[in-house]
Amino acid sequence: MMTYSFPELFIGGRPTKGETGETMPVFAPSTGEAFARIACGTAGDIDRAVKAARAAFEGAWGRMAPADRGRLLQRLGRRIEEASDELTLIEAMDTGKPMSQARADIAAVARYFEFYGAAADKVHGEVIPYSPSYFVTVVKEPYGVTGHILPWNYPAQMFGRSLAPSLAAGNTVVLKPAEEACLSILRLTELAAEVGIPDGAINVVPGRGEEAGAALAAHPGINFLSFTGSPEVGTLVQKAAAENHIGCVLELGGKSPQILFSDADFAKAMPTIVKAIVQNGGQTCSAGSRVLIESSVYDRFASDLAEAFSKIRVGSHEMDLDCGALISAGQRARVEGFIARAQAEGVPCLAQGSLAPNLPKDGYYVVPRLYGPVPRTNSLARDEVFGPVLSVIPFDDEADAIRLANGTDFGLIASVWTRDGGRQMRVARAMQCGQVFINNYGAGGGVELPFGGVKKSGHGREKGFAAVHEFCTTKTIVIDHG
Ligand code: TXE
Repeated sequence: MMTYSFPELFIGGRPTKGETGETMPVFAPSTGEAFARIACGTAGDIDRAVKAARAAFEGAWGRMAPADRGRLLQRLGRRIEEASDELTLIEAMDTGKPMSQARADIAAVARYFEFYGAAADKVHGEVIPYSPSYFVTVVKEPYGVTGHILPWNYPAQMFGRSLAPSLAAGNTVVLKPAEEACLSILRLTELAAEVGIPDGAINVVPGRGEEAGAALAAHPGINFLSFTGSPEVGTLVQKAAAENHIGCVLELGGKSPQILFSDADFAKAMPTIVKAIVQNGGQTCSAGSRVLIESSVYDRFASDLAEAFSKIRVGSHEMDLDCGALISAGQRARVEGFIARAQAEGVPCLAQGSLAPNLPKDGYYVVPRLYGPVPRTNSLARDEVFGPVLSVIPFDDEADAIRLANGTDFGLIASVWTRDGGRQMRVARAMQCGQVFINNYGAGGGVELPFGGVKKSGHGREKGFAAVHEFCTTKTIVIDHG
């Protein structure tokens, strides 16, 4: 197996030794082997990174015309496309996801830089008609230095989703990626320097969450925070933001429902439902992990779904099957815990996928499972599993479906499958979440579409133009012209 070494941090435009020089191993989920080493940054390293970002904000990046900033971000997007083969392989080895899914992720990160590069010179303010003797204008300004703490499930995509809108708004950034998978991020940071993004605009400090992550969240030099990860750590990040009186955007996962009414187009829904849970092994914040089915068609649909589900195949990233390994031994143990509890509680298992023969014995593989009918109070109906486990739950009528869909602590995305136009809109409006899809799910990821949650799924919006505004502060200027 190929081995990689990124023993350095990326501060002020160049690879830099961490203050302790400590490194950590990175394990390939497909084999369980340590195949790379990354630096383990400290609070002191975070401090240096924040200072470098501040200097770039007050210097080259902050002073650059928005159109020039945008051009550089778009150049990075094109460079990512050119390096797609290399980045795809790194991402697939590092996360265990099938090659074709990793390739789609790299296309998405290129698209983020294309989209936000084009947005950089369109962050317009407004003029407010206030009174005849005043001229009032509202301008959008960057915060300054933004801090980003990212997870391991989509490292490359998150680099684009989180950093590109902030950079487009004119901020400089400090990023603490996840310890489990961040090699693509380190390579993307090198590419950013290569295309001429000024020194210090992007700083990356890999390290442990409780040290480097906590230091970044609490650093007084950070003006806004962006966090994607677990609700528990999201709460800590929001507390740290409150201590420094700054804002934050939090994306904390979900338990997203797909609601199927009896008049749904089952043939169209079926592959979409399966994909929404097997993609990235279910380790997706917006995984469609609950399927709610109208009682009158429950038996028919559940048995069709079981048949489709039993065809899911799990393999190494190189085999490029439906599902890869999970990210770590810890994540596999967490998912297996859900499965063991469901079995002990007698939740019926409707179908299982299968593992390819002769998989490396130390890889982090889990057999996908379909459960139903899952009792509404069962953990599988309420908690985020973050693995290839799908729960099917029957409902009585529209009101019951809405109650059930909104009945978890989360609220990220939802889908409604029905041909009834009135019902499509009524249910969409009743959903407590940030995105609703009618007769589709996820719409291919859509960089243009504002995304984020309510309740325990977090707050603030990423993606779309909304994300650029998320990374700006608003200033009102009032001129008395007499
Ligand atoms: O997340 P953590 P974990 C959910 C999913 C998963 C569970 C646990 O259900 O099973 O969370 O995953 C950094 N201060 N999601 O443990 O710990 C950490 O280093 C500051 C949903 O991996 O939240 C990493 O960079 N930062 C999700 C990032 O936080 C800290 C994606 C996320 O790690 C920190 C991932 C601290 N005290 C997990 N402790 C989604 N929304 O997509 C850790 N970190």
